[in-house]
Amino acid sequence: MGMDFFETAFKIAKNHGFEMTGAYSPEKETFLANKFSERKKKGHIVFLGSENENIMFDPKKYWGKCKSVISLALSYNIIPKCTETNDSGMMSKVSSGIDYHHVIGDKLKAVVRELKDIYPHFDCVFQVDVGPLSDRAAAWHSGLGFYGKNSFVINPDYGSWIFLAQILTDQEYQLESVKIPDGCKECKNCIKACPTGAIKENYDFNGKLCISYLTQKKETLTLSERRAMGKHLYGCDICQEVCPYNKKSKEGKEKSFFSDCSKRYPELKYVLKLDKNSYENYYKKTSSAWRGRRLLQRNAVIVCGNIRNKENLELLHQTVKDPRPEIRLYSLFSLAEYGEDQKPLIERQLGQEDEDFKIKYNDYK
Ligand code: B12
Ligand code: SF4
Ligand code: SF4
Repeated sequence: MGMDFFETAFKIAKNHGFEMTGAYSPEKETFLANKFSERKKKGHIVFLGSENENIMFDPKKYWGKCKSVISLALSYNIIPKCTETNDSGMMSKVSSGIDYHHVIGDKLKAVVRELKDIYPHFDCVFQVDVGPLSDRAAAWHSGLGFYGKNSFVINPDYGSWIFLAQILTDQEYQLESVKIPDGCKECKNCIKACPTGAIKENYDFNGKLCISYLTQKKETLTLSERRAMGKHLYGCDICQEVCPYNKKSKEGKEKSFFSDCSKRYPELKYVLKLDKNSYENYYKKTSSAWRGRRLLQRNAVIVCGNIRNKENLELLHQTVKDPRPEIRLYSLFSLAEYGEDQKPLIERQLGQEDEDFKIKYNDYK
């Protein structure tokens, strides 16, 4: 099979829209694994669920038959520039169009199916985002991009607006993969722009400070975490927006990732009033859906407290009576942001809650 196999695989992947393709033979990783340990020692690592630090940089440990990793990337740079209004919250680009897990998952299945028609005996497993491996490590090793200071894998042509996926195969990759050299040089735009200081010097990154993480975090958020969220309803794109590679990046073609501005920067009242059906019509189809409607609305309540305009105050007076305790709790936190004159109302509402609720309120207010 040899190289024909990989050339065929790249061609099929390109036909399915993956603009970037590459491969590498996984050896035992030490460089990234050491960097990982350093980060972990500082307490800067956050995981979302399926990652496994023991095999994260070691595809062979994950899948014993693995001899090569095919890395693929697809641009989602097909989203119009949106301007915020006084009362809008912000969804990040990744969570705007149709959920990439589905779109890319389907494409990966199709690529594998077509490859199997030609090479019936080859075997593989694949991953996009959800899985034990680091997608970025595989993309970097395969020459799809360099690691930026903002921790993204950045492709010189497409920037960082790219989703990463990989197919682990039992086929030998005989070529030497060529890594893309560091492209950040003296630039520090992302370090300067990150509102929470999550991006550190020397390629360090503290996930616990990252707004994207806070918007996905299920545990109760502290006052400083809530304030750090600003207007972000889900995810954060600031360190990508300021990156020079994204200012000149090529556009993506995948229409499923398109979304209009009313959904990307929605009015807070719209988000807070989403009932199950209207949620399912749109946001349920996006990659924010894995955290569900309640978390999105919790975030909208937090953003109300951060914006503090009059219209939202009326909204909060309603959400403070929501049947879901989490929404009531955050409504009280946000009312407190409006100042002293909300105090009587907060006290009155607290009087109707049970002990556990009151303790939580006092611990986190
Ligand atoms: C956990 C996770 C998060 C966490 C932590 C992210 C982080 N930066 O560590 C949180 C919730 C914060 C997050 C946020 C986002 N995420 Co996320 N996330 C993941 C996930 C599931 C695992 C990543 C992980 O923990 N890796 C472990 C880390 C430590 O390893 P690593 O990322 O390879 O980092 C290595 C480098 O930093 C390197 N390194 C360190 N020093 C040095 C020095 C040099 C010189 C070099 C070369 C390398 C190097 O070593 C590290 C290992 O220690 C991946 C999917 C996956 N399965 O890989 C998506 C993934 C990384 N996320 C992605 C996206 C799109 C996002 C968001 C943009 C979503 C949004 N709009 O809000 C933000 C961006 C935030 C940011 N600045 O990274 C994409 C990134 C695509 C890309 N082009 O890079 C991924 C790959 C999903 C995908 N399949 O497309 N995410
Ligand atoms: S996603 Fe936002 S909060 Fe996270 S590192 Fe980038 S700019 Fe900072
Ligand atoms: S903004 Fe500058 S420093 Fe940050 S990732 Fe982009 S090029 Fe690198």
